[in-house]
Amino acid sequence: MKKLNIGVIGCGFMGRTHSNAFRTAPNFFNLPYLPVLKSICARSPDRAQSFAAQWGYESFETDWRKLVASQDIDLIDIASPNDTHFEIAIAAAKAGKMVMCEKPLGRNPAESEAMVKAVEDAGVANMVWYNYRRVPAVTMAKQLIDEGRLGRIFHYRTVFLQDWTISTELPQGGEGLWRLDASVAGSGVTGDLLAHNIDTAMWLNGPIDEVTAMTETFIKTRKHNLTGKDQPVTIDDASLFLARFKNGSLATFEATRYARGHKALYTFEINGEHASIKWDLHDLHRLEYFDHRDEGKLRGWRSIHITDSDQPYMKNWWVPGLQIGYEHSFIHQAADFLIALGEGKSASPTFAEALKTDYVTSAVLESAANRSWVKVRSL
Ligand code: SOE
Repeated sequence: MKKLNIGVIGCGFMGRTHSNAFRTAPNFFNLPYLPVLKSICARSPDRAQSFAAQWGYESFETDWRKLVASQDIDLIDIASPNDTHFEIAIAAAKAGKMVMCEKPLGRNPAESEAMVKAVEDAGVANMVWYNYRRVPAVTMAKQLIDEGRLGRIFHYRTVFLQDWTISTELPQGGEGLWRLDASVAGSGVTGDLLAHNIDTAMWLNGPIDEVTAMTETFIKTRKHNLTGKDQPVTIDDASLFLARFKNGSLATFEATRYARGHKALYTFEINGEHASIKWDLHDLHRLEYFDHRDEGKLRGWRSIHITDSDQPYMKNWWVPGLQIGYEHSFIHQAADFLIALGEGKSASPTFAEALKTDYVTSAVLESAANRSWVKVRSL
């Protein structure tokens, strides 16, 4: 097995999910490359050092530019806050490195377009971590749709609900809370949460043609951790939109961090001519399926436990009936990247595919600002 030397930038929540994915993938999948955790990069030397020790990195670095310039590194994986994605990805591509990037790709389409150009000009493999596609139940939804089981699609309904920013005492900015500062994050729940719903939706149901949206910032001022001062909140706390897909189906999307009682309720439901499917992140190993072609007296929603070896990814795990979890979606994505690389390709979603999601989120924000329908740009 050829070695692939990886430099990961960022040791927060996503640094951990990615590190775990690279470490675990070769134990469960037959891969053409062995991922080597070569170096971890974080601004704080203490954090980088202890992260390196905990996750088995050979070395640590505090300056991402050194990592990008290093002859020892084949692939740069960006798991740092959104305002760093653009500069690092472009420098890495120019240095001839493969690039993986945490979602969303850029803070806005202009950044993302430049990132797409950089990886395409350099001809380097690239991928964005939209991990939920690789939850086996979600991958199976894709298979059922592609097999034509649902028939013509009429409706797509999806939400991503959280409740962690309701307190007025919660500050914005800095470690862990940069998601509340639009200068770092790009936007609020539109880019952070709806981007997931949009990526999955377009993967399952094709391109989105037009949107009309509303957003709200419920708490207008919060103390900023970096300045110590009360500052205006610049993100959208909630974002809801209607969409028309190119295939003619109609959709509703909703994301908020103000849905008391919900921690990460990502759900979607798709209604087709013959059948419908439903999925819920809180019960991620199940796919709900209703098929109108079933015998009438037995017709009903089936709750399919996605743990058998003929269901996506599951032959690589335990024995039928034993389920897997959130972190496995990242392991699957790392494995798919390495398998695609062995075939000389980039795994989906590439930077170019993730740019299409950014075109939708930017249309949503524009529509909310103008209170109008907005056509989504296409590549
Ligand atoms: C925000 O709370 C967050 O961690 C997102 O940033 C992730 O992308 C999402 O998967 C879970 O929620």
